[in-house]
Amino acid sequence: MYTKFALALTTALAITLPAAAETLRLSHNVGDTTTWQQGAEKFGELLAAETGGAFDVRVFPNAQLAGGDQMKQAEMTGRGAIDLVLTSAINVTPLAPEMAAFSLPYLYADYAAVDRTTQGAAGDKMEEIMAGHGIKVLAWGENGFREVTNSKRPIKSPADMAGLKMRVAGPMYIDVMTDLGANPQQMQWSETFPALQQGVVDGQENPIGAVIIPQRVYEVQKYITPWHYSYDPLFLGIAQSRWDAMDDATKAQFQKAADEAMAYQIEISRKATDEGIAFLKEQGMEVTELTPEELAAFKDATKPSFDKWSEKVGADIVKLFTDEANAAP
Ligand code: X2X
Repeated sequence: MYTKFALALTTALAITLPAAAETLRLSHNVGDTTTWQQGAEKFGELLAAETGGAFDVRVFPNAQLAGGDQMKQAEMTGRGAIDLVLTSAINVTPLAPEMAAFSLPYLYADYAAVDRTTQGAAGDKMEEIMAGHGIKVLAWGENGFREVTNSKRPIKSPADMAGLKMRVAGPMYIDVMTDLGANPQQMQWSETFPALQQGVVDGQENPIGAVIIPQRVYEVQKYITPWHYSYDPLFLGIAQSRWDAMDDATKAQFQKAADEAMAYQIEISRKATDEGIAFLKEQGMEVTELTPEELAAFKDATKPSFDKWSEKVGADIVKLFTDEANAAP
């Protein structure tokens, strides 16, 4: 009887399971409550729909596939050890310092300026550079404008940053925080919440909609200043070796799924950011809004880092970015 049952089960499985979907592992480096995760899952859904279930995208959060090292994901993707990566530009700067161009302090006035670069010649140039590191950038998404939070005091002027222990994500932010008189420390994102909770660091900076809210940073931070000091884009990339092995029809399916998934991810991140300040106030955070003059003081104070990193990025690339960022809408 058991044999008969098992046989029937095997037959049923053989009929209902789609012909061997190919599994692709997608790595990203924040938690599974974020808009990064939602964008990654959307890509998987759209790709499955486009290809009639030929691909099964499995999403791994918190840089698990890179042993928790968020900066390592891109390099692993570049050599084909990870199939797909969704990460932010600043995480790639050890591999491709040019990617820091996006995040130069106070480069962008608004989202329109951001979109002109990701959709224009600057974005194309970055895609070319990433291809040189073995990653085909399929589409740009959004981490967002990075805003500062801390547990000590309201930040209204650069002087308020003096001596604050700040967790940062990457090398450029070490320099920017140093310009501001803070004590920066590079740390994995996945280790940051407990570090804030235990007072190992006083503050951090991240985008409101994509990270601060979904990762509940407001539970361990009292003060936030939307100072918009640095923009951080996401990109969805695939190992170039995998990409090169695909036929044109499959490439078109991947491209379409990526474009739509990242457009969705940008939309939900911006919406969550727009609604975010009110939510953070409800959660008990004190929000310090800055006047244009107060913002200008932060821009002036971080100019040395802008200049230092412009040199690392290269004058031609910086010009591509500033021309598009400052172009008339
Ligand atoms: O680590 C961070 O701060 C994060 C999540 O924003 C990045 O990946 C840069």
